[in-house]
Amino acid sequence: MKTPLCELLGIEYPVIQGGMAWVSDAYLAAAVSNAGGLGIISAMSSNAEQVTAEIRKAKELTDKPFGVNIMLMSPHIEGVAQAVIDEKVPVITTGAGNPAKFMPAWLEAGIKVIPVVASTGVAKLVERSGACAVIAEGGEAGGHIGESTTMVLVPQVCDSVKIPVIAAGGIGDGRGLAASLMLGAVGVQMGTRFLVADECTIHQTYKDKVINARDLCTIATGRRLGHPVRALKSPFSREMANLEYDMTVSNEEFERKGAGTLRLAAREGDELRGSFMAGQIAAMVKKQQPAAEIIKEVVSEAEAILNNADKWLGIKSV
Ligand code: TUI
Repeated sequence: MKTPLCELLGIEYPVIQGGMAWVSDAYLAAAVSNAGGLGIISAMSSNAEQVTAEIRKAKELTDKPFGVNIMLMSPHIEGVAQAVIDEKVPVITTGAGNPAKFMPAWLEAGIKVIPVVASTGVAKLVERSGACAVIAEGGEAGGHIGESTTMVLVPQVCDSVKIPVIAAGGIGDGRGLAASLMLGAVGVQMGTRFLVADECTIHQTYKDKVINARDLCTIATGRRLGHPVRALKSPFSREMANLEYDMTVSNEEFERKGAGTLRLAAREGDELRGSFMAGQIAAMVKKQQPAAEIIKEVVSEAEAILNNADKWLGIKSV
């Protein structure tokens, strides 16, 4: 399988690993890049120094291209935006906002910028700012999400911009990759499936929760703050759901209750207080395996589907 995304990024398979705060470190990113996808280091939970160290670690672990995800709400945004330039990172993905302010400096440094968007409006804005592609992420995704589903967002973004579109949110296997290509995307970004990669360094409790998740096991909370977050149902996320419409709790208090809870889940496996962010495909994740195996499985499933797709055209009998 080859798509224009492979050429654009110099990768073998059209699969990007999502940049997940407190999760996507140099080990996971390098494993995905070594397997022919695009690994991504998350800069969300780090300052410039920590991101620089993580980038250098990844450079030691792989000679393939990898990227850094910059969350635009990060308190360390200014320093991190410069660190990726200094370290000559080839690809940046951004999330949770419009990266326009940083685009001139990144483009000047020759960095390929691929913003994550949740609407056609922001997709058009970032295209005008010089993005080389966009990741259209539907609300099936884990973490901070928009309103539209992947099924409706991806074709609408494809119709709104000329740059290549990558699908994200609700994609966990070859069916999702094949469907994304049919919607007009040139590849996919997956986060949740990589949570259980052998090379993912999160707490085993987090991995077990993803593997044991069933179809209705995630919940989005935080709409009252304007940025809903999808996570596995847990004592913490159920409490947040209860507080969502409790107006005796101020927005500031609500926000404070969420602070630090992703770290508690990812690094400490705190079942009571942790926020185990995951997408709706958690129910489809059945086993822990190497990142390379995940990529090979997803790509070969998609190839099998696409190779047999003309059965629906009446050319072959079903
Ligand atoms: O950013 C994500 N997912 C994330 S970030 C994150 S860290 C966090 N931790 C605790 C609480 C909240 C967040 C966990 N998951 N995905 C990319 C994404 N970007 N999804 C949606 C968007 C987005 C939303 C609005 C992109 C652009 C946008 O523009 C709106 C505007 O007005 O600028």
